[in-house]
Amino acid sequence: MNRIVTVGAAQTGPIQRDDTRSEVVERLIALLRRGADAGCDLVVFPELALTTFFPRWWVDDRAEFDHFFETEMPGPDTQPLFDEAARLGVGFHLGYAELTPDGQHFNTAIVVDRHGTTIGKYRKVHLPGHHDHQPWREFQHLERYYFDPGEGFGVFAGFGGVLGLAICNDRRWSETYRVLGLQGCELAMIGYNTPIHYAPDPSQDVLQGFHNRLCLQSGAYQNGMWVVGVAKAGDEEGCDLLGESAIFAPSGEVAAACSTVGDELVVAECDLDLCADYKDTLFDFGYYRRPEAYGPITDQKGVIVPPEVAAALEDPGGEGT
Ligand code: CDT
Repeated sequence: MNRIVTVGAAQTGPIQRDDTRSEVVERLIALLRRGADAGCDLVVFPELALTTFFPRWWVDDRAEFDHFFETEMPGPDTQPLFDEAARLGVGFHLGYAELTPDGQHFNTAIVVDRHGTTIGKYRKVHLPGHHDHQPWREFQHLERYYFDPGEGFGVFAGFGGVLGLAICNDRRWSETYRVLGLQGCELAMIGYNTPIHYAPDPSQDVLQGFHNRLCLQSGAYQNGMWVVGVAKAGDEEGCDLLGESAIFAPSGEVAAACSTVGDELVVAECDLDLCADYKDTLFDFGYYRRPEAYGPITDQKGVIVPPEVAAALEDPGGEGT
């Protein structure tokens, strides 16, 4: 019997700064109910799904923004989501800002089973943007100021398969999927908030949708896993966020895709057994990978052009010119 997990990608439209947690949770519950009606086993919400994307603003005292963080999960405002999930028998994925008892701040995602029990937790590894105030930008991207980095990519047992979590910018790094793939991940959930305007190089603005799909799709194919990418979309406090939430099959094909920038649910029946079509053939890691040739992937961080290559390029009339 095939292992089918019916997954809902529950994109949300924008969340404004003054929207309360209870208002947002009500929206998430409405999407969860739509998921239940559509036969979903699991509904996937975006990154930082409970608040506006607050790293777009600078405050001198970071603690002023601690109200955007959750100190407990579930807490009083989020308990109704857990209760409704358990009542409906539907699991969910949720991204939120986490403040730990010892004062650490993380960009976090959890996966909750159909009984309302948290079965997996992940803290974002790749923190994009900058750590300092850059007033020349239309808006800031201060994840490196507000968050501490997470430590690694784990996988979890749930819904009959191996589940993996990553968050937004993680999806642009092939290492993310491969580390999950090396742990047998069959279904990766990735929430995102992606401003369409990229201040350091605005020529990329028109390519945001293409780059989003390129990364999610190739991550799915090259690791033989389902990938569920879910956005918080639309005009949030004057910042236009990419939508284009979608579910990708282990073949890399699109199984379901959102077409709006509002609260929207799309559903796909994800057959986890399809992963083996890729994991056991072209991407049979145990048979084909050559880790002995991949040293620089873990030994070095930035680019090092080998000195002999650099020298050849500097030598007028030499081999490199
Ligand atoms: N949330 C998040 O990680 N967004 C980033 C924006 C990159 S530009 C600073 C992303 O990769 O989509």
